[in-house]
Amino acid sequence: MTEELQRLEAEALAAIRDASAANALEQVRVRYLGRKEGRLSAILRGLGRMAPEERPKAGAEANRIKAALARALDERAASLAETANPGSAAEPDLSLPPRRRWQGSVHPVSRAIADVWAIFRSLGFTRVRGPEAETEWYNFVALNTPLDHPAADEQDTLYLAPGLLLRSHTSPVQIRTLERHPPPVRIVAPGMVYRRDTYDATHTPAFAQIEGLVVDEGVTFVDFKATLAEFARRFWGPDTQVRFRPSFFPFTEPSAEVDVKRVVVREDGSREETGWIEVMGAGMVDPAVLENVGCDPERYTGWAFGMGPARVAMLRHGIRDIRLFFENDMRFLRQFA
Ligand code: 2U9
Repeated sequence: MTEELQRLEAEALAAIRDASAANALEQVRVRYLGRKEGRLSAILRGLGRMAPEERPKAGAEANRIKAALARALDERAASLAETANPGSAAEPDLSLPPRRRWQGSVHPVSRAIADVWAIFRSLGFTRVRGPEAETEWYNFVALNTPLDHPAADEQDTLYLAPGLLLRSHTSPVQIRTLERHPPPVRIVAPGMVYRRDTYDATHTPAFAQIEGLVVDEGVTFVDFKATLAEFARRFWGPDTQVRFRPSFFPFTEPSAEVDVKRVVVREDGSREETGWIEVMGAGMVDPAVLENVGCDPERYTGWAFGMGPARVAMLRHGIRDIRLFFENDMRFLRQFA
């Protein structure tokens, strides 16, 4: 028996040495060590039928050969791989710099929200959120916007059911906060809003908004202008000029559109002033809105603003098409890593 095993070993080792490609080597492995047809496996299976006194010796020899063949197969496989692909079996060069791995990054719109929020947080504001499905009361009526106003029209707003809609701004979050918390209130409300817009370079039917609200005793137009000017200088740089242009919103009176003019430093070091760029809408909270949430407008005053973080991100990075933010094209997103 031992002799037969040793012949088998010599034969198998020669076959392994002669195998000139990975598939030939695999055939050798199956021929000798294959679970079903393998010749050594068959011998190991037959041990049970052997005379009991011969069994231990033959068993030990068969197992030794099995291990020796497995080792020889591995070595031959490595040597064939090295010939096919020189260097692959060599020790790795630990001094090589690592390959750069794409790890993902914060989306530019999320980045804009985070940066706006960080500034208001440092000014003492709290961040709040609320539902995206809203009633007409919270989205329009409480905000001094009658339901026959064009904004409330089905042409502009996505209705889920009669009286129920996807919020068209985050203002309902501020209404809900004022209902529950008496002033002083200093909050920012970032979140997604929905409008019935056609998807094009400057519109998407779903977009992020960040709004802010301050209500307290003795809050004045000076607080309003000074706080937003401070925000603008922190966000766009200390040399930023700020302009408040008269405007109209149903929920603020007076209302303003806020423009900034900045000094941009070009890559060659030259400085250039931009034109006036509109960055947000804002105003003093209309007394009718305060009344709607049970705040006495004789005692309390407030101001509010609203801005679009996608617009902010577009201005920041010189992006001309808002749709790029939604398409998850890695060639675009990689640039913000
Ligand atoms: C309450 C009272 C007042 C929020 C405001 C704006 C002006 C505004 C737009 C900017 C571009 C929306 O993102 S945008 O499309 N927003 O111009 N929003 S004042 O005023 C409020 C909100 C809540 C209780």
